[in-house]
Amino acid sequence: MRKPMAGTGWKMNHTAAETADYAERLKAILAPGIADSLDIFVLPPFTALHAAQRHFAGSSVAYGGQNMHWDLYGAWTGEISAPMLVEAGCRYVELAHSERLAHFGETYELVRRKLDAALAEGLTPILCLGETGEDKRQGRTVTVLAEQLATALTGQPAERVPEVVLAYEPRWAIGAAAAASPGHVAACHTALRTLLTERYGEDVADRTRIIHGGSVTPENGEELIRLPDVDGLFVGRAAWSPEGFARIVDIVH
Ligand code: G2H
Repeated sequence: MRKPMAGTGWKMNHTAAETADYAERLKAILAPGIADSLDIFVLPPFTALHAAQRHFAGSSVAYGGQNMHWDLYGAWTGEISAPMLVEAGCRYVELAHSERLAHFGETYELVRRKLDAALAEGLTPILCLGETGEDKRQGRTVTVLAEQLATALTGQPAERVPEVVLAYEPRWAIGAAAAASPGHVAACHTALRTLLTERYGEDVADRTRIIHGGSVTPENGEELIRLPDVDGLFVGRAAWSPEGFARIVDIVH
């Protein structure tokens, strides 16, 4: 079935030196062979990817970028491409995080192009989906999720869809005081699974992982990971220390 995941996005936190320290402390806590039963990943800033490459090499922890450009190279000042992430040893790339949409003008149409390039270059996209607080108030949550999913996956053949990890992160629950309620999380993850089934069939829906993020902590994570369509936890603040992340890994494991 679906292999569970525990992941953390560091946002604009941790230098290369801090990444090396984080990696060594995390590796010292994690049980050997733990990656047989779950996929563990960290998403450092670009400047720390080489430190991640060096210090996570041969360990249970994979890593990835927090964003990328859709083109492979060219006159795109300040951007990073999929081949650059691959060269730095990345397995994953996060796409469509709420902060990219809110502060950097990203759209799901751009995300579609990035996702296409990521898959073509052998990266596993972590595709963020989520409604705003206003969408939720208007009762548009599932409609918004359906639109985001349809736009981002346009042009992908069904057999490629399970190579994408969906990350349901309600935008109003990111960096907030509390996570979404288990009832809301369960309803939205199940709705996403149903959307996958309608669009790509049961087999694809069964094989595609849907992880959950947005103010997840070791305290609320216990209940969230037990929900039927939640395949993993995707954590920010609560996993910016290796000890915090190890607690999340333990819960998922
Ligand atoms: C959402 C999340 C990381 P936080 O961005 O997936 O961050 O857990 O701090 O809300």
